[in-house]
Amino acid sequence: MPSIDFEITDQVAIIRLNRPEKLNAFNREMSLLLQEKMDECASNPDIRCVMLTGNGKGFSAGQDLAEVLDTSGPGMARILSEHYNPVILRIRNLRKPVVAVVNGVAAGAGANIALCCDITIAGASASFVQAFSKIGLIPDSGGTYFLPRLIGLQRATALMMLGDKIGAQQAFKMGMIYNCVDDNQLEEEGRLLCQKLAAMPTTALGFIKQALNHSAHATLEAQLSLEDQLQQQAAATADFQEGVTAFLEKRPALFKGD
Ligand code: T3D
Repeated sequence: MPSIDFEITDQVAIIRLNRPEKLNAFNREMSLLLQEKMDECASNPDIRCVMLTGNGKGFSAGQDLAEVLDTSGPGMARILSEHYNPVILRIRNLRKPVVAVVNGVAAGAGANIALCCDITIAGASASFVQAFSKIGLIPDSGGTYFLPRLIGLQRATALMMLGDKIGAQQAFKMGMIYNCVDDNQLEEEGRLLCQKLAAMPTTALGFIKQALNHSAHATLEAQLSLEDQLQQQAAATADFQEGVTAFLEKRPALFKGD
């Protein structure tokens, strides 16, 4: 069985982490395959949104700890630079929305991959654990970057130091995720959200993402300048013409993504 399931439906690429017996813990094969699938999402113009979820009862338990101890494995020195960092950068740099649909526990790098996505929703029984400190590691996969920005420094510090598991409802209340839905509605809600995003002006959504990536480390002047530059490019798209025309004609816009 491949460790990633991949399908394209209604211009949405659905990526399912597929090592359910290990709660979708990441090994080298799964990390490299995820990178490959993200590259396909970037290069295929028929894909206008990506949904990332897990098979089985978990989203992902993070690094497969058996691989870390395996002397024939990749070794600690290569795991971040070759496995996780390229995944995080692919998700953030993709000019299309990526939605994490968290179907169960998301721990360690699994949690931080979910939190670096553009929109994260979770089933009510899902949970998030910054599990690293419990095994003597520090949060990685962008956790120290995204989590304090999402929930503030105090809460991020406490969750990272204590390694407490928090439920999806609590994660929603503290602003860690966009929504928490009934478990039996999660797949459907995830698909509907992705289909909605896939029918939107994809180029503009990519520019929004680019501007938000930049805002994390920019001055106001630099951010205003980037907004100006990206807005001019957005205004030059066919989707902008269609959006304005549809508004004036009082009909739904039919965006083609360019
Ligand atoms: O260079 C580097 O390596 C740095 C990279 C770091 C990235 C990281 O992600 S570090 C953090 C790694 N992850 C963890 O430490 C989490 C370990 N897992 C857990 O704490 C718990 O399993 C969970 C809280 C995630 C879920 O608990 P629970 O009670 O729902 O499930 P369980 O019974 O513990 O696990 C179910 C099975 O999955 C079990 O296998 P078994 O006994 O049924 O054969 C368990 O061993 C396996 N499993 C869970 N997590 C991992 C795992 N196997 C390998 N690696 C795992 N991370």
